Amino acid sequence: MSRIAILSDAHLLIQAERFRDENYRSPRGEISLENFNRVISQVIAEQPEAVILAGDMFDEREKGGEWVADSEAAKYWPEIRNELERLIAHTTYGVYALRGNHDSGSVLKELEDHLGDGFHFVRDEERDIGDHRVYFLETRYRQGSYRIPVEQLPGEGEILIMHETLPWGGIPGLEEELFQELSRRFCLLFDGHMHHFARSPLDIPNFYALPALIPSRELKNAFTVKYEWPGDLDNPEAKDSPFGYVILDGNDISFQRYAPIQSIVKVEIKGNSPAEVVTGVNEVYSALMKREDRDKLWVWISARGVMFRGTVTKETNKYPEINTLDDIDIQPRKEDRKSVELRGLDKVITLSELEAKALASLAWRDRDLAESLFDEIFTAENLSRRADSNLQRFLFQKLLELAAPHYGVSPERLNSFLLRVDPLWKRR
Ligand SMILES: [Mn+2]
Repeated sequence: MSRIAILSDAHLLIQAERFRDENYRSPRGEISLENFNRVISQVIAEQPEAVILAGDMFDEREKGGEWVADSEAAKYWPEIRNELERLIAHTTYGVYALRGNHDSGSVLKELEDHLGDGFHFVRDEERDIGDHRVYFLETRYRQGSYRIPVEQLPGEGEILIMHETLPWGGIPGLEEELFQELSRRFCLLFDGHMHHFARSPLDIPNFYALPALIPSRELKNAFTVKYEWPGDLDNPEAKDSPFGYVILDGNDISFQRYAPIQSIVKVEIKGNSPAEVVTGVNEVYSALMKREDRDKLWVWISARGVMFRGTVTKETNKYPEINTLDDIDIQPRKEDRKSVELRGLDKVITLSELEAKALASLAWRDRDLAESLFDEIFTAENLSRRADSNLQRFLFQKLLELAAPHYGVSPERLNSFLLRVDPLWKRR
């Protein structure tokens, strides 16, 4: 039987960030390209006859969901294309690519046009690859629980490649019965998107979840070293790399690990107050600074006991040698959330209902101010927008402008205050 390598979720272009300089690539982007280069060499050494890409190999979005500008992604393409060409040159049947939920169809189409016969962009169709028959199921990914139109899919087949959310650990995804149904129709199922290798997820024996090929900002809880605070900082928990790919060879299906050039460090700070979190961050970072590989770390933090990310980044910024990823997870202590008793409210209410209740509870003098706050600050539009620092700054200023006359603060004093705090905002 033909030997096939299955690769997934490299998220290569998620590293393309908004730098104005035409030639500048971020250090994270460089590391990703280096990892990609090395893992492709490792795959080639396995001598697969064909390579399947099971989605989200390229990615067209930044972490925040913004589109990566073409000019940014363009800086990465020559090397990515080189690696794909190298891969194609070393295989008999070339590369077959499924689109993931982060990939753009036009990017994959373009690759097909440029890379020639060796690159196949496949969606909802079956292909003969060597002596295998492989069906490529176009992703139907949606947030939450969802279904796919199984009635449109083939009634039987050999291998199914897909890119869908597994309903794992209480988090909804594609309905479990649909995975069961597909496992009855196909001999073997491989699913990208989950970033972790698993045999027989959902107790389906002929089902495999694919690992992420290399680290990206889309880490999905993958780490190789973990520091807990409070805890033993001299002996952090170490794990084997969760990154790699799958080799299908006859009846043998194996996970091949790839050891990335950077260590992925998870830092968990369990504090009871912001002051404790500050202490914790500094103690952990002192331990990180003692590591020989301190310039090759990707650190992501979750902190309990603090309300604002800024409290954490203010500390981590003191250690420029340590690469701290920006998706810091903040969990206020449960006790920090003061329970507000809203009498008579036992259901989810609309914004206008909330406004009516709030206004009814205030004296006329405060009612005017509250009304203008609802009109200009707590609007449905503002609440549904991503509050980046620009929006935060705008709303903060607006809030003070509305409140100042109410509390007898003169416009001059307000303006001089705003001018003084303005440079403190982080600009985007
Ligand atoms: Mn995905």
